[in-house]
Amino acid sequence: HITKGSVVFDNVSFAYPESEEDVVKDINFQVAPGEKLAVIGSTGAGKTSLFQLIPRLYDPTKGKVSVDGSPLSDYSLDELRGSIGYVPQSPLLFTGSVTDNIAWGKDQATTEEIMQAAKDAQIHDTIMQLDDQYETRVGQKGVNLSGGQKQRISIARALIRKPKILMLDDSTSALDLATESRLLDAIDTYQCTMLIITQKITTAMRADRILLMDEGKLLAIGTHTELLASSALYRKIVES
Ligand code: M5T
Ligand code: MG
Repeated sequence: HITKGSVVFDNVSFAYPESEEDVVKDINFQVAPGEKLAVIGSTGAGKTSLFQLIPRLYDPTKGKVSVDGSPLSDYSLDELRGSIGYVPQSPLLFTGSVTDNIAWGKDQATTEEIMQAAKDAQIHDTIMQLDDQYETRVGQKGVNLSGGQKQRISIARALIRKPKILMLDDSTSALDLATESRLLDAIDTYQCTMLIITQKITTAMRADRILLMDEGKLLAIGTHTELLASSALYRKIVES
């Protein structure tokens, strides 16, 4: 079982099934239980592709990803999806109530659990302003929510499972700084490992370490101070 939330990439390369070209190239790094790692890099650098290998949306074409010391293939998909909260870059809501969308995959979630997850995801106040509040229908045949609101419902959906590993793919891009800060403070109380893709250096700096990707490669990994000293590309990003 996944109880600690460590992640190890061992010489991992990946190409999409229909393609010859590696979009993740020979990547090695380790994330300790409870550590927060930010992933940054320009568009197309391979950040989303790297993330997708952890909940096994795809398997590497080379190398090995391990969680808590065991290769991912040792775990059932149910176990992986239950312990890893993966919030995709473009989250999907299905047609149903807000409650259904947050509790999805966690049968028997209580009202309290649903509301706590929504509060932590900083979406509770917005939900309370909808016509039918938590019973409002959303998704394709429901009210239209903004991209940022969908992202936060999707974060609540991940948080309600109390994941050991939380993965946010640019999920805070639509939030103002104060709201994002409250969200990250709330996530701190979950004591999970967090991997967060972000374009914002201020968000990256809240993590313990930062992984910089470029053209599928890991260019640098370390603290903000370490990367300032070691990486010209990182300095360029900070200055821009
Ligand atoms: C890296 C290609 C993409 C790019 C490379 C998700 C996805 C990506 N790609 C596919 O062929 N199929 C896919 O389903 O892979 O793309 P990425 O991993 O999406 O990069 P990113 O997340 O760093 O970029 P962005 O824009 O989200 O910051 O060649 O075409
Ligand atoms: Mg992406």
